[in-house]
Amino acid sequence: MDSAHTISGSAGVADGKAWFPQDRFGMFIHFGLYALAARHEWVQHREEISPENYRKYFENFDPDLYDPKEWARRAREAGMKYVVLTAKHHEGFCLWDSKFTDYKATNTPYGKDLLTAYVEAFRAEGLKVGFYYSLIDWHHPQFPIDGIHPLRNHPDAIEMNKSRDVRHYAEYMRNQVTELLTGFGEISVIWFDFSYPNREYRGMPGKGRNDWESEELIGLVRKLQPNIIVGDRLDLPTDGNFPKDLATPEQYTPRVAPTINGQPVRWEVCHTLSGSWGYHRDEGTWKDEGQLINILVDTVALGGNLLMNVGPTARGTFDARANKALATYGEWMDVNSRSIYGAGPSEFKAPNGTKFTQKGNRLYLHLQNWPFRHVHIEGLGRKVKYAQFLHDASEIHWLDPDAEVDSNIGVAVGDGILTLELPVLKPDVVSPVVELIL
Ligand code: H79
Repeated sequence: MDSAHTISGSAGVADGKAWFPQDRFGMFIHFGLYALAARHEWVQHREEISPENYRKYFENFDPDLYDPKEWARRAREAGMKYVVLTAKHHEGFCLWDSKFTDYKATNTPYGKDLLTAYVEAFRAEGLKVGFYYSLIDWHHPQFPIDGIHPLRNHPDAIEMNKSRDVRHYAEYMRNQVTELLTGFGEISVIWFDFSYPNREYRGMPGKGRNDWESEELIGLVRKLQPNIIVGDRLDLPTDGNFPKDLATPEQYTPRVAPTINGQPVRWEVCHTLSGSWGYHRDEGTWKDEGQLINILVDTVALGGNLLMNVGPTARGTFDARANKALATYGEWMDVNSRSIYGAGPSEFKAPNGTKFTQKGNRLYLHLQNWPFRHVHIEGLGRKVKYAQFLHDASEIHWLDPDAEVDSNIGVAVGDGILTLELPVLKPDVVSPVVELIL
């Protein structure tokens, strides 16, 4: 079941990445200056805000309520097992005391590094710790202006680029990644974001592996943290020299499990609670509890992980809507996590409105649409030894698979079909799970 065993890059080595498909569920955190603007982390790009005008967020950055112990507790209570925080997002602002820039939290009114407390707090709650590091940098003076840069429409953009040399920027990234991977203990994931080599704009090329010097960068990462899982957005060739560690579909769940050169690959979908990654005060597109649970179940049923994002407020807190969503996960995971941790796809075909996850001889039927009384499952007749709801371990009966018609109920059953008898009343669980023991 467990696709990680066949994943390129992990075969043959003592697998320091085996935790990943076990854990299945992580927290993404987008925190930076854009939390103050509170209208999407791409605000600087979208509104073409000049560096001078964006500076007000730097000058007012003071998350006085920042308490990563609280973040970590909420993540653990939601059932999350690992975490990835934006050490630097596209805006270029750094949450740690980097030697290589002044554009960092220690030079704001807040005046402190955020990452040391972050790694300690999450580790104390038993979570593995990762960093997101943006390849894109809208602040660095050597980052050439391109089609996704806030200054892309500046009349002097081409002229300004004459004094920008991306090789200096690539070196800056190596310096910063070295800080991140040597100064904070064991780091389990590094999430680079992102490449766009073909996105030319007004004569300004996009950026990819030649700009980031991706081969050198990943070599450095592997040397500093041999067990780290590296996100796949470095635009590296997908040949044997650079086995893909982690495919990263964003804001959608794939229809089928991703592959690379026909081989299964470790993968993780990332999603937002609200549509935006950074804190967005006025957004109306918060996912409801059914969507939140379905996203997790759909992902694990396909063999992937879910990295669900929270965008903390500029005070450094999770807002009430985020906490409510995390509590939805927590309540569900408290009783259903057995169908998630270490589980993966099933060989059996799930009926309409349901999904299967499986771990060994335990098959989990996720009832995403509550049916009326019966659910018919092909290929499982006579194969199940016992069935129960996962949330309360109450027995579930099934109809005699040998009867053509159940005389009491009048439901047609047939060879090879398992027909479960469910209560009319849906249990008070967002997406109830039946555990079938084979
Ligand atoms: O960090 C989060 C996002 O900010 C970042 N990745 C996640 C994890 C991300 N956002 N968008 N993308 C990655 C790809 C987006 C491309 C687009 Fe655009 C940005 C489409 C529309 C805006 C660039 C500018 C391409 C077209 C216009």
